Amino acid sequence: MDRTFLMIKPDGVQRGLVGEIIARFEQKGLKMVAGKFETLPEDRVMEHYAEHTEKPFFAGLKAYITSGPCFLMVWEGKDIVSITRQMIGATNPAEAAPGTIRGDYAMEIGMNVIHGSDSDETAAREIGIHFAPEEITSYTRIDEAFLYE
Ligand code: DAT
Ligand code: MG
Repeated sequence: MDRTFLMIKPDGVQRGLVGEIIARFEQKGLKMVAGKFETLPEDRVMEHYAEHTEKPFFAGLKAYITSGPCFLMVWEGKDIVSITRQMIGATNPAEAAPGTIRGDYAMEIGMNVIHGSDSDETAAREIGIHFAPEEITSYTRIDEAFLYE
């Protein structure tokens, strides 16, 4: 089954949105297979955001993302990367459509509540950065017979 890495950022944790956000993915039919609270150490932030470390906003991004605990997750489902990116919405919450997580719960690009991998390759890379294989569970959800044809 396809996998992705999702992470509720410190603003989402502080604002009490963890449950609301997890509920959206659960109700869609996606399956959480790993989850943990963690304040990210600097080396993992550098690895996770390797493509952005030279950008002008990176110092602010690093300060924000390490400002408190994040809730890190691995989720499974058919075509999950595309589905979760659509559910998360545009990077800038001011441009994110209503009904998306960023559209409904955030105001500015520097505090946009949640991260989601943007491709299958990125998902595999990000899961490997943040989770050991033994932290990821495997189980069948009882409703799968009514989610997949
Ligand atoms: P996304 O999180 O939608 O994949 P991204 O990978 O382009 O977006 O950027 C990673 C994060 O960096 C993004 O969630 C918020 C921050 N960011 C991106 N562009 C920014 C900008 N122009 N100013 C401030 N923060 C920015
Ligand atoms: Mg990205």
